[in-house]
Amino acid sequence: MDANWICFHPSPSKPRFKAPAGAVDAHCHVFGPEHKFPYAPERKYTPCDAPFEKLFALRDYLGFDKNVIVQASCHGKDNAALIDAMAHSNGRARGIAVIGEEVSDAELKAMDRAGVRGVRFNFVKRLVDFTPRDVLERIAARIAPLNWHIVVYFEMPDLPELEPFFAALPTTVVVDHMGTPNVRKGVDDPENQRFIRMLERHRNIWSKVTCPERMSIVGAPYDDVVPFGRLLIERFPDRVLWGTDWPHPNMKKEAPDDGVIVDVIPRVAPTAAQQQALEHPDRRLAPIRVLHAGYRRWEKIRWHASRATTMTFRGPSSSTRRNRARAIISTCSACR
Ligand code: 0GY
Repeated sequence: MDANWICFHPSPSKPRFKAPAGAVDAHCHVFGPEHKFPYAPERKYTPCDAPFEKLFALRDYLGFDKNVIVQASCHGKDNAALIDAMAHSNGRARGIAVIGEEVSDAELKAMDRAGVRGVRFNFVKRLVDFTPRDVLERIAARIAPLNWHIVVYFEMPDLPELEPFFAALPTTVVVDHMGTPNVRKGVDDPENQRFIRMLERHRNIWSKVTCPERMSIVGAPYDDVVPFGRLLIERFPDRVLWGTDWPHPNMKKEAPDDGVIVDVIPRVAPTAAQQQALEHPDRRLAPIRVLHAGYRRWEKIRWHASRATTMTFRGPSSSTRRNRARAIISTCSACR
């Protein structure tokens, strides 16, 4: 681990906010453990290990039901730790991978079977080396038929250059961390307003309302970031997602308290309707809906009946699940 690395909070507080049944932490990572899943040679940082056991214990402690685990740059294009975490999740985690165009169709299918539902394109210069756009376009074309989506991570000043590329992507596009606005400039700043206009123009673009700890100038409980999340949830209630960002890589001052981060939810989504609004009929995105049972809906529509027999679920009996899966698969054009 890097000498000045700040590891995750050892004993987060219990949040006051009670997440609805089925709530999903739609942005979190697993790191290592390094002896089993070495970090990538091209990485820009070496974190402390943050294995799936810790992540799933935190999920339960915070009152969430499921996770969407996002491949972080320290593991490069080796998604083994991510896939191992999903395999140990008892069906309660899905993944966003990072891939290169050398990946084979068979590997993509295996990833899909393992629970991968999207790829991440990372444009943050301090985290990754440049990948040519035509490579990303070819990857996008490969994953679109799998009904995956694309998660994009960038810094707000780079949006003007990136927006045409995002708009032309053939899948749903999910922006990490509200586009990382400069909170000091305020929600009305032209930079942030450009981001809002992009979501107005392109209905395939969603935003994660995540990472107050990363953007805040004043620190916990992140009053200065709340208006940014609230604006997005008010304007685009059917295209927002929430996540912890555990284990919070590259924090500069202190390890954030995940309980405090959860308690930001009712401040950015003050009404029950907003908290529940995250259920959306777009079944392609249902897997990563937050704070609602969207994940269950996704399981129903994405699961082949044959697969349902091999997985362990909580909830209805396996025959009920199989019948539901069959019924929904037969009417869902987005399903395979
Ligand atoms: C985050 C934050 C960061 C890192 C990564 O892929 C990554 O390495 O995601 C960061 O340092 O900003 O959680 O997205």
